[in-house]
Amino acid sequence: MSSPNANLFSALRAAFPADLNAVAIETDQGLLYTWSDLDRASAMMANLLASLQLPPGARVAVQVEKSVEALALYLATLRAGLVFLPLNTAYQTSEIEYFITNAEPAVVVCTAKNFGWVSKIAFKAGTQNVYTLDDDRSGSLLERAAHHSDQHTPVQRSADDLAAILYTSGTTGRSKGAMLSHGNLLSNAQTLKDYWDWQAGDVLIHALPIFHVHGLFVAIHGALLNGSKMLWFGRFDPKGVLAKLPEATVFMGVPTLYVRLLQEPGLTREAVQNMRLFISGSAPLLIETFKDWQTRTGHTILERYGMSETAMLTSNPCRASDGERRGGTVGFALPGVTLRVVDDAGQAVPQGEIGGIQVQGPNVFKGYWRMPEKTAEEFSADGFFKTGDVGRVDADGYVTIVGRSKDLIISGGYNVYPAEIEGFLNDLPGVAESAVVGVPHPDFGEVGVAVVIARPGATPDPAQLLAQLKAGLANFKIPKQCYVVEGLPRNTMGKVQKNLLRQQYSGLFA
Ligand code: MLC
Ligand code: AMP
Repeated sequence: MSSPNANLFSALRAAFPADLNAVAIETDQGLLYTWSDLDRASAMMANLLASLQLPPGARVAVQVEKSVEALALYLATLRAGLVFLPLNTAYQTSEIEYFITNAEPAVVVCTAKNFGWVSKIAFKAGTQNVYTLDDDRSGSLLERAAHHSDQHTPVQRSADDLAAILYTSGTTGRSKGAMLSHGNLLSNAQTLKDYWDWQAGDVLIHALPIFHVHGLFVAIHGALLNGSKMLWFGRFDPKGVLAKLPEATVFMGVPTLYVRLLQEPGLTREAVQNMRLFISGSAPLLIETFKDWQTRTGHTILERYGMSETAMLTSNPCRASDGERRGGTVGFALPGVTLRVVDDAGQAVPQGEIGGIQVQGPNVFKGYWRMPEKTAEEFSADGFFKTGDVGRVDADGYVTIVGRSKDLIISGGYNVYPAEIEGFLNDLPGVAESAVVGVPHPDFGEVGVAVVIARPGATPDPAQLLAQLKAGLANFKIPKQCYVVEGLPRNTMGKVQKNLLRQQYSGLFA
């Protein structure tokens, strides 16, 4: 007897409502997509992918603007049993070149605007199939898919087979591709469906990008697995979201989205009276934002914590019977997730004390793409993944993140690795050395500041340095300020003391 198909798409498809002509997605452009539309569009694309006769595990790399067709492409990749590899639209040539060369995708999908340079990189890396897809329902992907049947049976996959690779930057060296299986993603989605108490009639406002865990997995799997309609925003627009709140019940955002919504006078108790749940994650939610939201709306934001390698790990409770939502904490380890806090030697610290957070569970990824040594380093001998986050667990089981052992800046929910920016800066003419640190920012939570030492005799211009960085790196990675200084604070070992720099520049955007 054959085992049941563990293809994630099969589980999502099984949750579609009986009435396939009901609206599944309403976009901010006024377009309506039914469940049948999603099913048929993803079937046609899956048949196109199948016609390429790719080996199992072949990667489909996608750098396109947010659209429902891009979502259909994700579903099609699952259906076809291939591996989805989403890429931030802000990535520039050298970043894309690294991802494509490293992942060796069989298929690359990009915007028509970028086709020239992306296809050049892709063909050089051995990719045979490059399609375009734009957010106005145009592109060669759709033209080619139109020739295929709108019926497709999901390819048989086991829970351990790969469904997606998400690149996450490394503290040293280049980005690592976190390999997530069908089982990783489905188990997490099912846990969240239950823990967040998804209900019949829930409607989700989807205003996040769909190339990272939050928008792609947490939000989309949540809605699909519940057969819930989505109100779809191509990009976050506070006024637009506010206008749609009366039609919605669930909203998910990074803290910046909450900060920006709070700036809208229209955010009132009346505006949110139909809402059931506001969820925040991807970056720390300031306690002020948590409290301001309570005062303005009467709702208590549910904060949760996760990462690309693991999807969601902890969550504040949804149901009152599971406990209260505590601001400043990320709640409890999710059902099925084991979370422990350890010291530098890997020994569990006494309860309530601070240490490195390690996790285990069916959601924890399969390792970094083609980096077995890196993968081994990031797991303990007994199989726990070292998150790189530092925190504690209180007597009631609430987890608080107090910092990170990894040198990472989280800006508006995007991760920026100082080492990457410093590497670019150090290669620029006139720069001897640099340090990039994160400082508090009222809108993005945290932003980067670059501190540079000039080469003898050189007088680099800070604005020029930032402009040069901008030519090579995604825009959100560019430090918001740059200073050329005489010297950097160092400890007795000569190591730059970034904590002192952070202190020195902490008031810059206050
Ligand atoms: C935009 N800019 C940023 C930025 N976003 N700067 C720092 N950090 C950011 N996050 C800058 C641009 O470089 C540009 O500067 C200017 O702001 C305007 O760009 P924009 O694209 O028009 O910005 P905007 O649309 O306002 O975007 C802000 C935002 C966006 C908050 C809506 O950043 C966003 O969608 N963030 C969500 C990220 C997310 O989904 N994270 C989840 C990761 S998953 P200039 O100078 O070039 O004009 C994860 C796991 C988990 O972490 O637990 O969920
Ligand atoms: P990413 O690599 O983009 O998946 O980012 C994951 C990282 O985001 C985690 O390791 C944490 O450092 C951080 N993060 C996610 N959610 C939260 C949260 N609620 N509070 C604090 N940090 C968070």
